Amino acid sequence: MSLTRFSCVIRATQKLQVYQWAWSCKHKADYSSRAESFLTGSNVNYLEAQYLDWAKTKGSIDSSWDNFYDSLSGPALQIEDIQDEFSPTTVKPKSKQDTSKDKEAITEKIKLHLAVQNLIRSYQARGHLLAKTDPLGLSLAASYIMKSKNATLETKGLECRIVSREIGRVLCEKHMDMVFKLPDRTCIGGTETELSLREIIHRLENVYCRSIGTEYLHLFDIDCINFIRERMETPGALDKSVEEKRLIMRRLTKAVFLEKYFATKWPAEKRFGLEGGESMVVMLEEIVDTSTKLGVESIVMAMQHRGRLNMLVNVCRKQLTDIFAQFKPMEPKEAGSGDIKYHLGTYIHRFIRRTNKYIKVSMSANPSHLEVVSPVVVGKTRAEQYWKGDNNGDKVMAIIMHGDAAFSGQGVVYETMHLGNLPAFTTHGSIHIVCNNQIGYTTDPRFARSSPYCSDVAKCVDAPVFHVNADDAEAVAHVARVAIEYRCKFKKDVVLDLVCYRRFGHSEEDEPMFTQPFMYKKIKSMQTVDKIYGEKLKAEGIVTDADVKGWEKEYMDTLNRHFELAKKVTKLSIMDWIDTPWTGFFEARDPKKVEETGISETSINTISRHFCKAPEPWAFEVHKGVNRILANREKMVNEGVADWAMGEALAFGSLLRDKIHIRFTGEDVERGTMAHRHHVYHHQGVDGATYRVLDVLYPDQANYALHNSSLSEFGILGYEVGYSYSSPQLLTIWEAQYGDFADTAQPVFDTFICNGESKWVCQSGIVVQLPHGVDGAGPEHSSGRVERYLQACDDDEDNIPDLDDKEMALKQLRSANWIVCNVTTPANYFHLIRRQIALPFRKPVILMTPKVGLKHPFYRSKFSEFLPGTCFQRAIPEAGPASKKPECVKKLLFCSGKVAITIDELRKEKKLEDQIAMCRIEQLFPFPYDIVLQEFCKYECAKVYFCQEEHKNQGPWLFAKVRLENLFGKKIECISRPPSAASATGIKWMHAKELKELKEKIIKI
Ligand SMILES: Cc1ncc(C[n+]2csc(CCOP(=O)(O)OP(=O)(O)O)c2C)c(N)n1
Ligand SMILES: [Mg+2]
Repeated sequence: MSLTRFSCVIRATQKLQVYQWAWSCKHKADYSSRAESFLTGSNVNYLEAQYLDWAKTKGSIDSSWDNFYDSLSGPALQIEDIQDEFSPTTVKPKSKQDTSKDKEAITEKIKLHLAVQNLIRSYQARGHLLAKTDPLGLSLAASYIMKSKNATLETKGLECRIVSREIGRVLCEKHMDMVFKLPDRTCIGGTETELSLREIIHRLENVYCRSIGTEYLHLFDIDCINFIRERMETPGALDKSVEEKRLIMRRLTKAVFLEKYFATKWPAEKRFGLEGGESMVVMLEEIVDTSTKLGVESIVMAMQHRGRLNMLVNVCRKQLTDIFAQFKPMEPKEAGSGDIKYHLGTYIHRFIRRTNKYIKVSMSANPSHLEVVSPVVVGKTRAEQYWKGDNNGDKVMAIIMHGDAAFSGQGVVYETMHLGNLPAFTTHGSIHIVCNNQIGYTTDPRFARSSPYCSDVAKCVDAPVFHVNADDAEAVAHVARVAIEYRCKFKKDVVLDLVCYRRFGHSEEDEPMFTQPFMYKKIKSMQTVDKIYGEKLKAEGIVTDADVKGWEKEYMDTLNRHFELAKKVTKLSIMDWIDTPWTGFFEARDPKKVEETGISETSINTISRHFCKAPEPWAFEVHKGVNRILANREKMVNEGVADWAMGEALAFGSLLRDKIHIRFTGEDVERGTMAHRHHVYHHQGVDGATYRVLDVLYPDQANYALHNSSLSEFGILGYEVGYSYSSPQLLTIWEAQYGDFADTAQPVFDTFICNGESKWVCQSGIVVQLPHGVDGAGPEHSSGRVERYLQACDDDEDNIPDLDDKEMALKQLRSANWIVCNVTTPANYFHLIRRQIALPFRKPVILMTPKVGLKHPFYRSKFSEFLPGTCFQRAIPEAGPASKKPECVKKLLFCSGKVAITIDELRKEKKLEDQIAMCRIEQLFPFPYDIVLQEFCKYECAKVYFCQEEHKNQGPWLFAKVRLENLFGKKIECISRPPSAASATGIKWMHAKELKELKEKIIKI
């Protein structure tokens, strides 16, 4: 590369910087970040190459560069022009008569300074590969790369080259004492602007290759990069004051001694001890402390089993007595199944002495299914932010703790983290902490993931990762502080990978030597982290032996005191472990009263008229198809009739009027998968402009948070369940695109929705809508799999409730684990939705919703069915001709859902309306025994069947069969499709054949 050409490029670079500066001033953008991205080594090369092309043939590159390069062809360049921030200080301006030898020397020095620049950048980008983050010293990220190349990590040179190609190639021993000016992109110099190469490497290794491995150059935002760089590289960044060091020591003492105490008192009891990772307490405490300084008022936490008891005690400040009491068998005070001690949640308002501030810290209850709690806790956090009016995440923040194997293995981790930047789901940054003990039960990382780090999912969500050696307590505290500062400044996710080890087996009864003999031989030789840190502080003269012994004794005394107190606890109270209390709600409600669900004529008019009125055409251009839909709606309104969408709008509109916040999400819910809902219109002439119909219904209405979600069931449903826990004054709805796809969120149903109340006494009023129907759409667009939800109902089919009890229906609901419905009228949908809020408690509803029925004339209700005095019908008895002469009825069909349309159409067509009676069971669970029995008794001469469109081994049949037979005391038959492995056929011919056969069975008298 000739000097003149290079100079031109440099000059071009500098000019462009000026242009960029001018541009950024104009556009109020951040200049520093733009300049940095431009001035990378590769850009310089690129510019030079481009300049050569341009010089050779004009027009060979984009003409927009012409002016720019033209402007460079001015007077001959002075040597000063090539001096920039990277030039070695040894470069001195020379006269024009420089010899070619001089030029060569200068070129060589430029080459060196570029190499130094690259070296610095390489350490920033790849230094973590050599970081000594493993306390056992057994693994190094670099070895992962070496192994994949079939090479060994033998020489120091080779090691370094993993980080930087310059070492040993361009830069070698002879350059080590040469002094280089430091580029802007590093802070290792502090106040110094130049350092020797030896010192540069030394400082870079200290920052990037010791106890902390920092991954951050993948971040999109240069400001984020600069922030981390400054916090990590500035000399003395890791230094702690004497006070801080002593605090860390005390925290370590507590963490270590608590585990020891558990182990002594209950050696065989499962608790998934934190031994080997105790500095996690230091990490969490630092985050909590610093967060209060930064304005955080509430931290919503979730974590897996490992070290949970220690976190509860030392971070959440759960009373030790409560924890110790959990170790003995005790009768519970409340009904329900309860849960094991390392699943329970809690909350507390903590006073932080370091900042003189209060903070609410809550730990969410969670199931054994690893990571299922992650989306739940994020949803909870968002809800708490909503209730606090914390639109920026300044006051409420989530911390989620993970195990290394689970974090890299469970897909729901991504399903949670990818929500981070979605406007309707963001919580403005969560802190993720991985308790990376380098093992998952008995499985080594090398068989558990395909990347060097367990945290690599963070890279696809633009989160920095700090890997830290858990045995370096100060490094742990440092990254914790950087992480919380980063989160609070940028409102983005950040990951802390606490690399530790598991001192004992997976649980207290496991023998790790069976499977990890080598690792555990090493572990046996390891000192506990309090000892390591204690020795360090003693050597520094910061603590004395007496200090340490004093703290140990003080904590042991506390432990012993609470141990004695725990002996006096005789009853277990699950209520003591609630993580989100609904203060005052239950006390304020009459437990025997369900509020009115009907609404006044005025409300019906206001909402229905609004719902069919388009915005003014001069202000907002809606799609013609929407106008047609609105015209149809208006026609129905004029006739006093509601379809499904109108029933829904009436329910939502009236709740919003009553100040009930509604959150409704799912894939494509704004329009509705079947284009029936249309709650959001899109301006046909202005990109991105929308009109949200129900947002502007009443001037002082509650917030309607209707949002299309990402294509995730597991993550979103979990999130919404978390949201629903936040308050009883809230209606949370999640709608699957088709009911079939809800099975990808199965763990959320199985571990939260169906038994959350039983395990953790926490209620949720979430409504899960599952559009479905066997319409010939194939095996995966047909079934809501109602049988699965029915099978999970906590009901005894042999236990028929007291049918004379007027409160039977409410008592049934109160004791149910959830409600399963398949409603067939818009009015019933309306009442069911409103009943969610009218009940004096909250229950999840699994609601099978229609596809065909959304627009079918059978699914219509008169406005009179929405008025005060009307209510949800658990079953809809026959009301047609058959009901007038029950003695003539030959067939009584109990059914549920859309098959009612088929039955009704058929009997009309075959003139059998007076011979076939139909009773629609709208609430399958709790089962409406009373109404069903009345219908059974009414049609004495009729043969009784249960009819469903699903295959015989699926649908509600088996659930209904036992209950009907127990109630009637006789066998009943099923009319359905034959048994099948798939939930529907994909072959049109087969579908038609099945339907024909089903119909024949229905009308056969
Ligand atoms: C979804 C799920 N699959 C499997 C298990 C069984 N299991 C419990 S702990 C564990 C290992 C977890 O390893 P890691 O995430 O590294 O946490 P650690 O126990 O090492 O702290 C496994 C497989 C589970 N609880 N949940
Ligand atoms: Mg692990």
